[in-house]
Amino acid sequence: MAELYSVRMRAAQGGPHENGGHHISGAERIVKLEDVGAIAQTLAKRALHHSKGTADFINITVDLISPEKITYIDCLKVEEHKTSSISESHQLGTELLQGPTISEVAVYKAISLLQGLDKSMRGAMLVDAITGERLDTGDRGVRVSHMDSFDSYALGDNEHMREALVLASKVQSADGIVGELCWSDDPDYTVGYVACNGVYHRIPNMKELGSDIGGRVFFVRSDIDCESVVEYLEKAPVLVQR
Ligand code: WAQ
Ligand code: MG
Ligand code: MG
Ligand code: MG
Repeated sequence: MAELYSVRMRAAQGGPHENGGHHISGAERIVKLEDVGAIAQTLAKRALHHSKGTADFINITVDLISPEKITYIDCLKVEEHKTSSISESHQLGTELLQGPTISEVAVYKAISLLQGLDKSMRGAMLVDAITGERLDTGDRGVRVSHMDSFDSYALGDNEHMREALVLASKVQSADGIVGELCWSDDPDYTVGYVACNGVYHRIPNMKELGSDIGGRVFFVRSDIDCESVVEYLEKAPVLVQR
């Protein structure tokens, strides 16, 4: 099999993220050597033409992935839902997530954590699935990385959805993660989702149109060692298959 490279872009405004710059965009792919240049260019363009503003810092990282380290996982099943208000959407998300492994209280707390953000994080919060207690520290969050899908186009032509489906599939494949709640930080994109039990539930009206605050919460089983979950989410190369 041809050698594969992880190509990752992160962009900010007001300097690099680590110097307090405001996160604009992040995206990544896993591609063959001959596609690295074109993908790097596409990712740079995207950072320079984003609805959240123009980036003044763009970092593109490329590294080789050993084929034997790649984990192949199945894509989550997609279910579409209809709602007519934000409160109805949050109520539906809560009903879909809550059950024996995720408590209703934990979902309420997760929604308040996202609604309480005064700026978007780069990564996701980790929340105890039963108590709703926040487990990650600092304000960066856990950044899921090193994932892609080889038959990306089978996942549809909506880029937000395609990327979210790949990310959510990797997240749910982590041992110890039992659910996810997400809405975008892109001001023009109000569709969000909850993922649990192998299903990606697309829900409209998850936030106010025009808001540039979004985020993700990963619900974690209480008995799990967070460090190994984070290691898998950040570093393990994963390809999602349909
Ligand atoms: N790892 C962890 N968290 C992330 C990552 C990542 N790689 N990328 C983004 N986030 C967090 C971060 O807090 C962002 O502010 C927030 O999620 C939203 O990111 O089916 O586009 O990339 O149409 O703006 C849902 C698609 C789209 C629904 C979600 O998120 C659909 C989206 P965005
Ligand atoms: Mg994104
Ligand atoms: Mg899991
Ligand atoms: Mg975004």
